[in-house]
Amino acid sequence: MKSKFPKDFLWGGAVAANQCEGAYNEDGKGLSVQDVMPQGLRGDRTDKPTPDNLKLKGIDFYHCYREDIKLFAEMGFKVFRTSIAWSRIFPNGDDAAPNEKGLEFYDKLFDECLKYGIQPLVTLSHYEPPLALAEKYNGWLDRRTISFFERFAETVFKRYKNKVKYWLTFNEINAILKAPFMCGAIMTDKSQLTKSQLYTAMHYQLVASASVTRLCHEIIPDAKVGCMILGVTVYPLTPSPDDVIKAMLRDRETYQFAHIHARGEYPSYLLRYFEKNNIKIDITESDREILKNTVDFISFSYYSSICESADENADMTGGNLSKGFINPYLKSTAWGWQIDPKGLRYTLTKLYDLYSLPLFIVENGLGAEDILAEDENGNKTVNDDYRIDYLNSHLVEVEKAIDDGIPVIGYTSWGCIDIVSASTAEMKKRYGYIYVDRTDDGSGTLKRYKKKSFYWYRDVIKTNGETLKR
Ligand code: BGP
Repeated sequence: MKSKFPKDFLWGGAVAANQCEGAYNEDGKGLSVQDVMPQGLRGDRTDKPTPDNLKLKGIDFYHCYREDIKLFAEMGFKVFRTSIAWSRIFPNGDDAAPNEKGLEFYDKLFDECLKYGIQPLVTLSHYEPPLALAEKYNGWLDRRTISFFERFAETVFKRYKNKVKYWLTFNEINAILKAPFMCGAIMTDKSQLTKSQLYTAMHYQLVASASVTRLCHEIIPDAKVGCMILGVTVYPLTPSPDDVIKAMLRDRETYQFAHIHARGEYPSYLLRYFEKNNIKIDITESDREILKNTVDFISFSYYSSICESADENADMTGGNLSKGFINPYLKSTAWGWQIDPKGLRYTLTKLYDLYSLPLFIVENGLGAEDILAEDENGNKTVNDDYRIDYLNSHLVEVEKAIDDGIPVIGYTSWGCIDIVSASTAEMKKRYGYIYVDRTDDGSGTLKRYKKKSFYWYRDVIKTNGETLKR
């Protein structure tokens, strides 16, 4: 069947600096919150980096990026998404001047991408704010962090204006309400935060997101800036109207962030929620003006869907930073995330129906415990048919959305190379087309091995989707 993907579709893969680079204290980099989160969201943060923290070394992308990008080029990537580690550029977050060695690293990284015709897609903040901002200002609870973030953004926009034309502001900006330390560098324990504090921190990030969107348009007129939302796709567990209402209200927790970035103002239902719950956020007239700087596209992560129910006794399961009720029609991953390819088409359709902006899927993938084995020629590989099935089924649904007329500009599958997982800080939860020989006890040669999915994705990109199994 003729592929429906546009000829300029941006096929690629995605990682985040803190989950792959390692070199956590090299070349002047300051500590980020990730350097003191050895268990990810599973356990408490530590006072200082500890040897069990796999992210301190990651997959040593900081030193191996040339080899890795060459592999991405072999797959035919058109785009490669990564983040700039804020504390590599401003070690303490509030430094007056940037760290030149940090800037040099990303210059070389983007040059390596462009050498193969791969467009960098850069996330400014991907769960790795400088730890010093947490210690000195309590992170995004302090309005001054907006100006520190603007300084960081302006510095990298000016430095990479001729190399990077696609930018995302905050990774899964809605996640600050779920993980305030990881996303907002807020030291105060979530249980001690008032809703007014939490939503004020959210507000400051939203203002910062809009402010740097304006900055980017001024400094790099031909660049495109997107917001990035954690796509939580919610279904009612049953057709009971109570479940439908519950799902409708839960959906708003995601869509309110897209609304603010696409429409340039808070949706009335969120303002009403603040009013009804006596939530006071520090919003000024100037903030309202800044929020009007809307994005060029909406990007989001999609892994699974969840169900909402009014029946508290129904069975629960997990998802990307989101809990829901088990959908009896769906299978789950080993980490309990329910696999729902059609939910991706549903999400694309809903987002476009609501906001009429181009859409970019910047995370989608299957975390699994891959086993490295020898193939018939004695080469080491992983027969990850389960990952090929997952990705193929999701891409077929993306194609249906495109065929419905929805402008999907690209797809960067998550963890295009094995990296340290975010929520659980494990290597064993692998997403990549490329296996990295490192295990959860920190041992391994760091050698890279192409999985079966490497060749599958290479052919999908080469044929612009023709080889997808429909
Ligand atoms: C998203 C993050 C990514 C990535 C992904 C997979 O929330 O944006 O950084 O980690 O989740 O989650 P995990 O790594 O926990 O499996």
